[in-house]
Amino acid sequence: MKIFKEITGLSLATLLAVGLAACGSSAAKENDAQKGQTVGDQVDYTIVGTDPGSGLMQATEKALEEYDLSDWELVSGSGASMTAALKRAYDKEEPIVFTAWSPHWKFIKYDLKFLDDPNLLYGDAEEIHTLARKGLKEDKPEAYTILERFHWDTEDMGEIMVAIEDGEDPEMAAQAWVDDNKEKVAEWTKDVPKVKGDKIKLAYAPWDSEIASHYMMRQVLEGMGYDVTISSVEPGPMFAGVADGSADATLAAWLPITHKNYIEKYEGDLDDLGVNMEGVRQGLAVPTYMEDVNSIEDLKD
Ligand code: PBE
Repeated sequence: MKIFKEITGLSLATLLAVGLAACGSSAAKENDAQKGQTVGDQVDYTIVGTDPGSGLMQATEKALEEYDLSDWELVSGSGASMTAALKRAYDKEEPIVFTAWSPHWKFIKYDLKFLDDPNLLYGDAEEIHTLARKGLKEDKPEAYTILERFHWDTEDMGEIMVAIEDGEDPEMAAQAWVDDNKEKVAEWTKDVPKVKGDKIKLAYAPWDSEIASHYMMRQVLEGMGYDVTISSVEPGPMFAGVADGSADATLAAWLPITHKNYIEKYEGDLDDLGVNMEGVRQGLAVPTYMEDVNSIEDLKD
């Protein structure tokens, strides 16, 4: 045992060179083998992905091409399956490469790092925009004004996300944030007259970040007298719904890169009400205990 403690700092190649690799327990051998392995070997050339319609998956397909990672496979799933895989790996300190975005509770709960993206395939300064259907401004000027003014920051969204992840009911978590942030909400609703039960529908894709924002806005608009429906849909129908008027608005457009394809398709058929959050980011990530992996280019080794 002792000898293996002493040699764990050596690479597999070194072990082979000094002729020690053939002896010892299998666990120790596995450890040593892992050290000599490429990151691809360690994770079976698999990137744990999220939902297939997300911009993050589209960007990752492109990244695999542009960074020459054709031997890697991007496995789709959902936000929930991705965080479940992350939890399993993280608890055992096992290697994992996954698609990630921020703000997200995973960056608050775990020590994770985005991999550098020198070719900027995941964009640089991404923002989240609010979109509304054509005609909302005339039909529901009160809601339009609030949606147009709506702006918060990554910590705000993070608070609601962490509360929900910790088991709080989303509606309660959203209301708690609204109660704790009356001044911020008052900036959005200042001088806006209340309405009497007018219906309004927001569409969102069920990403943890967007669950937080849409539950929050539902509480705010209900407080202003609206009868609010928030409807969880796939990303494609989310944009299509605002463009064809079956949804009134969404707070979930990540631009300029993440949802480029969607926005180009529907530009002209909807109103962009501007940025509701700056400083958002998406890309590939790993736990920080994967010390030698810091850039997407390191996946090539
Ligand atoms: N996401 C979360 C979305 C936007 C918000 C990064 C998974 C996407 O990639 O489309």
